[in-house]
Amino acid sequence: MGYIKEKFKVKADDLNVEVKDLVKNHGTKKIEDVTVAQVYQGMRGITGIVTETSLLDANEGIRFRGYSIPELREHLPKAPGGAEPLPEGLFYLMLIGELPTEADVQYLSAMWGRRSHVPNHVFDAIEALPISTHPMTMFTVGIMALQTESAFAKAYAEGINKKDYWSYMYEDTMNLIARLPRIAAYIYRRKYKGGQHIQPNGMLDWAGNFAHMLGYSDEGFKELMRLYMVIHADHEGGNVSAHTTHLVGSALSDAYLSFAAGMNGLAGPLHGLANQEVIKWILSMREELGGGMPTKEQIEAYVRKTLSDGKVVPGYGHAVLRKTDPRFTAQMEFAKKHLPNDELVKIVWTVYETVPPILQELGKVKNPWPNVDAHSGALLVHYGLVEYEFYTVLFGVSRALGVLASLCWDRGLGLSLERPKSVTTEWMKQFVEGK
Ligand code: FCX
Repeated sequence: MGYIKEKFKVKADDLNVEVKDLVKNHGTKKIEDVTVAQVYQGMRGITGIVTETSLLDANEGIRFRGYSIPELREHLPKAPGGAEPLPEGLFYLMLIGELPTEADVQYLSAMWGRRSHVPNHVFDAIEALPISTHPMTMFTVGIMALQTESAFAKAYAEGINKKDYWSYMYEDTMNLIARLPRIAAYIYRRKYKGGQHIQPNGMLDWAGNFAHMLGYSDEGFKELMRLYMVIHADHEGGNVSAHTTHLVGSALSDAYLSFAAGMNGLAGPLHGLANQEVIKWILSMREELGGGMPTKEQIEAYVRKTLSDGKVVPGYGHAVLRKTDPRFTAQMEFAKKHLPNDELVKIVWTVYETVPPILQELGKVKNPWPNVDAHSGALLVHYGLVEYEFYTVLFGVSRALGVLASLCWDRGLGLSLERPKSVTTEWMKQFVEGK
């Protein structure tokens, strides 16, 4: 057994004892009341899931095992000559709960490199889809085709002890994370680069190699991918992709089935697809205005038109956050350092000055500030990755780190099948009438 796996087992066993004690001694303690509005309005604010990997504060933003994004950028190991954190380090932190050493990160890079082989039938399944298929659909099809490789599914079919579920989940997690960049890059090169695929470079880190397989050799793009893969990885457990992965996983579906389900949620425009919607929205605004840099007044008029057409302003608002998303700020800092004069980036920044007061005026938008998706597209376009329908796939590769580390914890803690109670509106009417 590898030392990270052993370490995880020790941590999970320890926490298991604590959780059993919590449930035994405080199991009947009430966390909060649930209102009728919460039941109808997406269960906002109801504490109902345990996710160990990260915790979201409405004002401060995400913390991964207690570390904010600026702290991760400072403390996590970097690639040689690089300044951005390596996603391997974040994965280690989420899984083990401690900051990794350089050696831990190198161990993970090498392990994922060794496990990255994708069987041909996965590419065949992707090839069977029309080229016009959305990249996110190709992505989930690729993940589903890879399910043939699930160590858990095989072991379960043969019959295993409950106590060993975590071990197979760990193996599936490591294999799936190792293989996702290859699948994603394959989809990109198939759809946009005439099927000219690029073989992996075993000398590179996970995100650097992903950039390489996508066809981008610029060191700046590799750094962007490292940052991108870190900031999109996890956002506690209630968001659609994390919650879906956890929910499907609770039926003992393996990592492939669970993650593919989560990715179908990420593909929704109110969630991960918003990153493509943002750049689409900015590009159509620029086109409508005849190109060039729009003024604040022109942006304001375009925002108002978007709203009066009954559409949302993509990249703004959040179900939990109530301040500018630190993931937006991290990308803004990256842009200030690497591409301060980029026109699209400047538009993103002017949109940032313009949109919040207009959304505030509406009086109903709980958070008028930008989220992670408001900035990412402009950075990608700068380096030449202009095919915005692909952006959510990048988000998906990153999201695997958080949701799969969480699935390992779900199995490590032996969490139950998720099965909340639902009611009908008839039931609700009788309830409010006190019947
Ligand atoms: N533009 C216009 N209207 C907005 C808005 C926006 N950006 N954000 C919220 N609103 C509206 C809602 O549509 C809702 O209107 P309604 O009462 O007429 O239905 C009202 O304001 C209250 O919504 P609110 O409680 O503030 O927000 P929710 O928790 O319901 O929804 C999302 C949160 C993120 C879905 C919402 O703000 C939105 O649609 N934003 C645009 C899409 C987006 O950027 N999604 C990415 C989010 C995230 F970062 C991710 O998961 O990737």
